[in-house]
Amino acid sequence: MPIPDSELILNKDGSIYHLNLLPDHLSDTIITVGDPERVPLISQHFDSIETRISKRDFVTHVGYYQGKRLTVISTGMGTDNIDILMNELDALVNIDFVTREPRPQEERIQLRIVRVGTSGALQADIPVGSHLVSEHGIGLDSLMQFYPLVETGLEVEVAAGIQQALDLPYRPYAVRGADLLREQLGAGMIVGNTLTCPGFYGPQGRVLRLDLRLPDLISRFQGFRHQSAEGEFRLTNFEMETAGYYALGRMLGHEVVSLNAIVANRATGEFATNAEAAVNDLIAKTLDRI
Ligand code: R1P
Ligand code: URA
Repeated sequence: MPIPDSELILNKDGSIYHLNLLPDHLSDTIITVGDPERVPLISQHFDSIETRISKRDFVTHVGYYQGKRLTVISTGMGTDNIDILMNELDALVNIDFVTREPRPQEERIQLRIVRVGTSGALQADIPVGSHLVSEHGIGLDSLMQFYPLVETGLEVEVAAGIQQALDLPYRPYAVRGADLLREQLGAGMIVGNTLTCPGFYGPQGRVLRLDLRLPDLISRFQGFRHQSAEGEFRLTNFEMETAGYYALGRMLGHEVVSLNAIVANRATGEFATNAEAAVNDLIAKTLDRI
């Protein structure tokens, strides 16, 4: 059955609804960033840029870096945008836009998606200016209330433990990212477990003028531990997309890794004076390893 016009929405030029891209535009390795202004920071290192397209938060440059075709896309902030990004990227490679049918299993393409983002550390021993690769993403957002994500025993235990620690009315979700991509892109970085929050202030325990439901939210996150045969699990950092990427990557069959430049530390109260340099260094490492 062809996917109806209302579900797979194509623009007049045949491009996908929000990303505004045609299947030919995409490379199989994609760097994603939150901030649209970070896209040219990356593509300025390309030998050549063949395509520049933008719509809403999604700014895309496609080009060649040392002979390798790469796509850089900005996503804006939050897992609601990651839902759009991942479904539309997957549609571009795994749905035939003419027949509107998913491609057969043997023709499916696996994308490699590398998030290059900023993040706040939760633990005092993770310094501002450092780089952290996410082993797990733990989603406090509601995205996985709508998909049948299959989690491992450890993932379910961790997520249930966090639900209890925060006295939440729903169970968060926990997903381990792609091991090979993490080892390749994250070599030498701090390996952490990243808490993906549905906001920057209250959900990350920041107080400006509004009180929190749980005034000790940060210390509950910091003190959370889960013991298993694999060792001790602790939460290391906060941001707003990683768990959505890891969950949708698992379900759609794409490899995803989340790389984080640590710009704030919530235990010490610091914000990095060298945040830009930390992001630029992370971009250089990513391009070198990709
Ligand atoms: C908040 O300032 C934003 O920064 C982080 C968070 O995930 C959120 O999107 O990532 P980016 O720097 O990639 O946007
Ligand atoms: N991005 C976040 O979401 N949180 C931080 O503390 C820093 C960057």
